[in-house]
Amino acid sequence: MTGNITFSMIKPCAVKDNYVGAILSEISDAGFRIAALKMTTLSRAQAEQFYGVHRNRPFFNDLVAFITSGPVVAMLLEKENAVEDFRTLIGATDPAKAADGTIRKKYARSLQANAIHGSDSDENAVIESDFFFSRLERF
Ligand code: FUP
Repeated sequence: MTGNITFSMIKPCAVKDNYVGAILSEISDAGFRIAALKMTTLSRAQAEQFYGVHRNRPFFNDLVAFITSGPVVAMLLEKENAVEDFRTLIGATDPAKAADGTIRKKYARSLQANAIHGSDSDENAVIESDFFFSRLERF
C-alpha cells in the first residue's frame, strides 16, 4: 500500500532566489493538496535532528550550516502515491543529474543547495510532518 502524504521543504537557497511562488504553483499543478504550510528558520539542534540519518556523513556539518542559513518553507502534501510522485516531480538529489522539467533541474543551485526536500518513504513522511506541524496546523 502506498501512502497519501509526503513532507516537503523549500530550502533557504530557493527562498532567497525568490522561487517560493513558482515552486508552490508547480506542486499544486501536479495535483498535490497543501494540507499545512509555514515559513520558519531551523535552529542548529532542529537541523541536526531533521538530518540525523546523515550524522556521520562528511557533508553533515555543511548541510546543517546551509539549512539553518535562512528561512525554509515547510509543507505537508496530500495526493495518492504522494512520496513517489513527489520525488519524481522534484528530480534527482544532484540537480546536474535531475531530469528536464523537474523542480531541482529548474530551481536548484548545487547538490547541497538543491532547492527542495521530499520525504523518501511513507514512514519518514509521517516523522517529518510530525516534526514540523502540530495537529492544529493541519487542514
Ligand atoms: P534527498 O533524499 O534527495 O534529499 O537526498 P539525501 O537524503 O541523500 O541527502 C539529503 C541532502 O544532503 C540533500 F538534499 C543534499 C545534501 N547532500 C550533500 O550536501 N552532499 C552530498 O554528497 C549528498 C547530499
